[in-house]
Amino acid sequence: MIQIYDEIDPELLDKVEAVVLNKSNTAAEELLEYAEKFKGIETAQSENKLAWRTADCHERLKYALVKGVTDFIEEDVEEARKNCDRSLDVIEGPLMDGMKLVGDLFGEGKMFLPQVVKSARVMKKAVSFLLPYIEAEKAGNKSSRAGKIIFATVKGDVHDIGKNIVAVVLACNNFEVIDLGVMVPCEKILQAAQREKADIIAVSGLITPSLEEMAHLAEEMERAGFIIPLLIGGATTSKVHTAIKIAPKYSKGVVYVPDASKAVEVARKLVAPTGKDKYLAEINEEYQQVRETYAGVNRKLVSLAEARNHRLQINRSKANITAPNFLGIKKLENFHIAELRKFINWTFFFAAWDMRAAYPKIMEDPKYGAEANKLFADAHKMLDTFEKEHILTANAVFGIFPANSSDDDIEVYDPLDNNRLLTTFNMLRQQVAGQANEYRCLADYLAPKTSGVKDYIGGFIITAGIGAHDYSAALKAKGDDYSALMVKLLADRLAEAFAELLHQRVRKVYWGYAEEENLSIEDLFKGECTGIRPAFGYPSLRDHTEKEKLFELLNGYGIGVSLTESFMMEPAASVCGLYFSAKEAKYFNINKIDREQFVDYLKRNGRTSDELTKSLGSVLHFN
Ligand code: B12
Repeated sequence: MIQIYDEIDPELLDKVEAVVLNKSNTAAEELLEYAEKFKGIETAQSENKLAWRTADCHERLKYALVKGVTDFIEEDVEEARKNCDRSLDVIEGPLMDGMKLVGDLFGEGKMFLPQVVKSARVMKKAVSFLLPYIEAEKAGNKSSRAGKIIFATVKGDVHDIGKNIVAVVLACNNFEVIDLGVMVPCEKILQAAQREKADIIAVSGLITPSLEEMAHLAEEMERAGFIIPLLIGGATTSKVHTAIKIAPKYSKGVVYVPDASKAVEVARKLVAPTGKDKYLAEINEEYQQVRETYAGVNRKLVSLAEARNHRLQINRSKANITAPNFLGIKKLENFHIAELRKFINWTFFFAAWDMRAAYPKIMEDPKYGAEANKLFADAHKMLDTFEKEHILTANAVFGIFPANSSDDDIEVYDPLDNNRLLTTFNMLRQQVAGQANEYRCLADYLAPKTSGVKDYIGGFIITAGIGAHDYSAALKAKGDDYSALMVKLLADRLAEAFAELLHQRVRKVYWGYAEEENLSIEDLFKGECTGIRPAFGYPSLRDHTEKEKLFELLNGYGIGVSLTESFMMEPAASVCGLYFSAKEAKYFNINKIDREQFVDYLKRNGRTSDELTKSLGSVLHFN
């Protein structure tokens, strides 16, 4: 078995330090002498680094896959191909052995997502080298893939990072993944599954409206008489939602999977010639338990009237309200990536790569450290490329307006004519009975219209994703899934960084209600600033459809961002929300609302019950 190591000799470091700090003249000579010796060591190490090249071809291929090294892959595959009867044997032999090892190490937590995605890059390069030969030898070449999976992000949802990660990991484990992309209508998914004689349909989604789409897909699969299982995953999905809202709609198997590492195991069970039915029966049993437990939980909701009688009372008098330095709308276009970099929350970056440890500690972490440092270095290289080659465009538009609450609504007025109503945001109020006997609604953070006190609200739409999709797609087309994912995950981080930076500027400059604020980046990430910026769709501002009002208010379409039919923003690396300046303003969670509030909201909002049911989904606590 080959062993490679790349530590730097501590003794050498001491000598370097001595020279640098001019501690002693002799050190210089010793250093030169040592450098000579080190050159010997270094060449030995680099020779060591290439020691694996002395192993037989099979071992070399396995090593390249586990270590994610593409340098010699074609010459090694060619050598293997010459030793095999069929080119396909190279895939089914050494390459699949290597990928199985990767899959096992990943499953055991001994390899992390970035490494797996780098292994996939090696695999793709090897397979694309062999393909012409396999095509030529096609006659009677039945490939023994583990199974065929139709993968898609559902209609109205542009989020594909999660899907792409799982697709790479499944492909690494010998599944043929047919990726239909994002915003894929149900019919198209079903047609592809029939056309391709797929073994599994897998769907992903990031926001609530996508959950309704998944339930609709399950219903259509039942109606069309499908018998293949449906895999569910994505940031907004859950076992409870799948068990209660999706699985009852399709009798041939619906399985929720939390993350990529579990997807392989589940997919293997769903294509296993024996054991599939037993596995699905176990899942059905488990979901039945979930449904009974959920039905048994007595969630006490207070009436809407009682909730409103126990609203948050704050003193929004003139004295407590800072009149903004700027009123109206302002665009920030082509914002410097160099500026945004400083506001990147690297803990979220590593979490997206399934490396869940806080930054900067993760860099020294015994488990993640080595890989985290490589990933961090690769990320900064990519950010340098973004800057030098202007790959991404980051735009934002924000506005600050006179506003007042009117019960649970927020009225926004024209800065030039405060009596002219520009729009009304409809807000929801907490109803789940709680210790505090206080039921918050974002409207509580503004002076009520009836008080005659002028108050203010802000809004923002931000993207750092213009250019990300095309650049990422080009890297993916070259088989470089690792860099393709890196582009998208960094674009997401830059969008959040832009939101953090702009909020700070609004607090300190444009609105100026926190001119003296002097918070570190870490404090900002902990949300230690005065005021909040709730995003539409997040727990205190559940209704995604309200984004449309913000887009009209700020002319959000003017910065290159659009809304899908599920009120998701394109490009995916985009965020939008509202600014509240009250010092009492805190984020809160609207878990459940009853029919009375839903009907009240319908009347205030004017959208159809179907539209709002799709947007509010699991918040609605009634049948
Ligand atoms: C990072 C993040 C973002 C990023 C990036 C989103 C993205 N591309 O992933 C940015 C900042 C862009 C973002 C934006 C928004 N977000 Co956001 N976001 C998150 C966050 C914090 C993490 C999601 C994440 O990890 N993404 C990284 C990828 C790798 O993980 P993943 O998608 O979950 O995929 C993994 C697994 O789920 C699984 N998987 C995924 N798909 C599938 C499919 C199958 C078949 C299988 C088997 C497995 C599987 O494998 C993947 C790898 O392990 C979540 C909260 C959370 N903890 O989940 C909120 C969250 C998803 N966001 C939310 C919202 C509301 C938004 C916005 C609408 C906010 C706004 N108004 O601006 C926007 C929408 C953007 C748009 N384009 O419209 C809400 C959704 C609530 C809801 N139910 O609707 C969440 C849940 C936060 C919350 N607490 O409310 N968001």
